[in-house]
Amino acid sequence: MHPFSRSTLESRGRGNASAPLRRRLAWAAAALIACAAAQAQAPTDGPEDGVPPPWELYDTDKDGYVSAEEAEAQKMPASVFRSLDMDRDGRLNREEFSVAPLLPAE
Ligand SMILES: [Ca+2]
Ligand SMILES: [Ca+2]
Repeated sequence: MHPFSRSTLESRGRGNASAPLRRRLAWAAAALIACAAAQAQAPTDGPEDGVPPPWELYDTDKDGYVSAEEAEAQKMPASVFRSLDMDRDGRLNREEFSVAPLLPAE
């Protein structure tokens, strides 16, 4: 009855089909950009190849400080301990300990 109505619908359908595809490409591009940004940030935005040494493991007598003996018991090299002991009182408070080198991640 209406010979053109069908082809009109089909062409409209095909025309609309490209819109979701374009949207998908936009998402893919956005994802690529986000991924590249994350990779670019990775080296400076905190290394992920280690974990901070747990304070509780070092301050075994819970006096609020990590002594040289406590550090040594956890295999912290004396040179590292000395470099962390900013105020040279022979023990590490939490602030000094917070900059301790990361332990290798499991
Ligand atoms: Ca202690
Ligand atoms: Ca200290």
